Amino acid sequence: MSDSSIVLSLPDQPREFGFFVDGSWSPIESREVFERFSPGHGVPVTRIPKCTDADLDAAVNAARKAFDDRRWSGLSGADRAAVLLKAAEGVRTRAEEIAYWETLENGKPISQARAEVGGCVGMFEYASGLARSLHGDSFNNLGDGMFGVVTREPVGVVGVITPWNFPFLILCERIPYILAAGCTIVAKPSEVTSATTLILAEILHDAGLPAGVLNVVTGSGSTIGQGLIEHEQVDMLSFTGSTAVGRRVVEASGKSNFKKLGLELGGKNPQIVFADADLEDAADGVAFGIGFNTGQCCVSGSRLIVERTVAEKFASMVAEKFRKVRVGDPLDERTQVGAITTDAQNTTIMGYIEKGRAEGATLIHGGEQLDFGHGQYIAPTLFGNVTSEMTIAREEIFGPVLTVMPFDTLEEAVAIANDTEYGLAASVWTKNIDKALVVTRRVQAGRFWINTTLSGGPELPIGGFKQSGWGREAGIYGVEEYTQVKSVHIEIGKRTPWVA
Ligand code: TXE
Repeated sequence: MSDSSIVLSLPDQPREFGFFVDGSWSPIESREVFERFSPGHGVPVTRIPKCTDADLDAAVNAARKAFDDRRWSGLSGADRAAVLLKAAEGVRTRAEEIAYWETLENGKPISQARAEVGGCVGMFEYASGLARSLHGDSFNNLGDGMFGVVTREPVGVVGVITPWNFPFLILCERIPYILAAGCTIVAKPSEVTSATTLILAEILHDAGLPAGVLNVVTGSGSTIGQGLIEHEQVDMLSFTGSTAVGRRVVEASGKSNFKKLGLELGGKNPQIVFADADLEDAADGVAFGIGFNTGQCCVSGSRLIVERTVAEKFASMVAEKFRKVRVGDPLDERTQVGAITTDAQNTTIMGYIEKGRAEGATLIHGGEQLDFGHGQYIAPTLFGNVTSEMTIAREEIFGPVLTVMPFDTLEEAVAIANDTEYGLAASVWTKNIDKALVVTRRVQAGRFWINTTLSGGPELPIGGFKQSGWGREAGIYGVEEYTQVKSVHIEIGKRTPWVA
């Protein structure tokens, strides 16, 4: 990109948002607020209301009523698709605004935020087609006296709890599909990145979504989040976040109404590089896989597992990419790696770097905070001499920290890759098709990349094996998650009497 790239300016004052229940905005005035400071600049950018338990109840009741009176589920798929297509257009029209607030609250580079919002347009367009094509099944093989039909029905009121790392993208990997299925929604974004969820509520309202079908409440996880997961009137809960809170969600479901759950939790994702790979391409992909979104990404490739014969050379190639990558002001269009989103996450990442050193790993690159005179930044970091027992090899760091472990055989590479409680994603780099396919089959992960990493789109499902979660989002699988099937037995002619 040229030096004439634009650095956008900060807002003069924080933007205030209300929250959205039953088709109306509730102003911030009478409520306590969260003031969000931009992690890239340290200045206040948004003010978001702290909803109360009564607000949450009102939102769930609105979603309940909207579901039960069939104002959305009773529409034809074509009518639901029309709203979703209008929403796609609304996201396209307001893309720059969404990207700007996403960058300010999250700290991600503006160019990346724009690309993510562009991808979200596709989510709405694709889900609109699914609203029309969703269907059940029929059984014409039950004998002359019986016909069987399986219908798909929306699950009901869905709670959607999202994290701060991809506030808009993660939301749009869920909302269009949930709406396509005919469900109604209460969304609770992360308390540090609520703005773009509220903008989406406005877009859907303008697109003609009936009142009560999407409600957004803002507040902390321990109050509003906990209230939502325990709520008796919520039929399903889609949670994306930490494994620790994921456990609470499972407990809350069991203690309340056994609501159905979709969980997308942590990852400790392997990048397996064979000596026969295009090493230049692989080094770039591996650097991207951990540098993208400052590694605050559930599918980050955080464990580099590389064939021993090229391990040293490959590690220096990755370090060279880290040296060149542009870290800095998220509002600068040239920036590739932005700020760390929260103070707590910054402390966590620096703690892991310290632990890596203390446990005997060798720091090859990075390891320090970068000082730009504003905000919080961490240099992309590479550790060598890592063993599988080290904390940095086992726990999700959720930062730009990559560990290198060598392997000698394919079996060993697979064993190291699977030596984790997680199973969210994995990548393999090789020019040998047999190796690529054997590794793809044996490594336990819900998303797999061959000679690429972190690609995605509305068609392919997202979700994890093992402790990375339950269920799938996106694609036809994503819509089906938000339905339940009913089997219908239809007698043809006369039943054989029970009592003669
Ligand atoms: O996540 P939380 P945090 C991981 C990552 C990170 C760690 C902590 O390792 O370092 O989690 O991040 C809501 N009931 N991931 O603390 O707390 C909360 O308000 C209901 C991985 O931010 O799990 C927010 O909306 N909801 C992950 C959402 O849960 C609750 C993405 C996520 O917050 C709640 C983010 C409760 N008791 C973090 N407590 C990924 N896999 O993408 C919190 N929340």
